[in-house]
Amino acid sequence: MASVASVAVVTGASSGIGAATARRLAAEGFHVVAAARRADRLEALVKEIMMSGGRATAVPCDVTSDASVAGLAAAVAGLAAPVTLLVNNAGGARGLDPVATGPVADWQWMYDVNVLGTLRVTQALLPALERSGAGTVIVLSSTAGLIVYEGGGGYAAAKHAQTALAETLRLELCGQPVRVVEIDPGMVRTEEFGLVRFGGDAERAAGVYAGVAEPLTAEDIADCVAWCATRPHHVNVDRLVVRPLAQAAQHKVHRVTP
Ligand code: 8X3
Repeated sequence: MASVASVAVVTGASSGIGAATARRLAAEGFHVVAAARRADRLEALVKEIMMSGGRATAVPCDVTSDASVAGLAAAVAGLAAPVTLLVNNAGGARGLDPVATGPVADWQWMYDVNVLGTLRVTQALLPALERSGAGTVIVLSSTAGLIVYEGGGGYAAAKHAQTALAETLRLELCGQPVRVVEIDPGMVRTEEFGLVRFGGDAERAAGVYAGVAEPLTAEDIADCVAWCATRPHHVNVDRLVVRPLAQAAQHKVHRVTP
């Protein structure tokens, strides 16, 4: 259980892993700052958390905007409790096109939201995390940040960059009271990841998980975040790679055909 006077900021908190993480961290005792673009979803989430006895604040934020992220930092600074945890979760994939034909705009969007979004929010909150004396930055990357696959070039490039950011930051913060944790999930079934990747094509999105008995859930990843964040502060989980039992490697997925 976190100290009662500790703030955790979760980006991309309006759905999927972000929303599950916000719920879980609130249950662990954090005052959660739920950040994402969709204010209506954030408000509903915060209401739900507070109805369960938790503490949460909604801060509409677009991680691709400097001004928006500055607003997030100002909102966090206005809270009475110190911020000790940042979960950089906002991100996503667009398309499954080969390098030869993948739209540059898709690559650009993926770099901006996954990499530069993490950079912006981390830069904005790092001074406060350092001041807390016991900060943690968690970067939600992906197994695509460790290995590439056909059609995944733009996403893998962005996730590799996000991983590089986390690894570099850990080196640079050595000696400071901020640990840097990278979590790399494999196949996670969430409401929106596939839909965003395939431009709203629900059938194609569902096909990713076809025949897979139990893909990971958003709650599984929230559990990993909570575990990393609640270790004693001298314990730095550098990298946590997590896949469903049915996925032994990126290309090795056990599927049952009906
Ligand atoms: C999602 C994992 O395999 O779809 O981050 O790239 S994968």
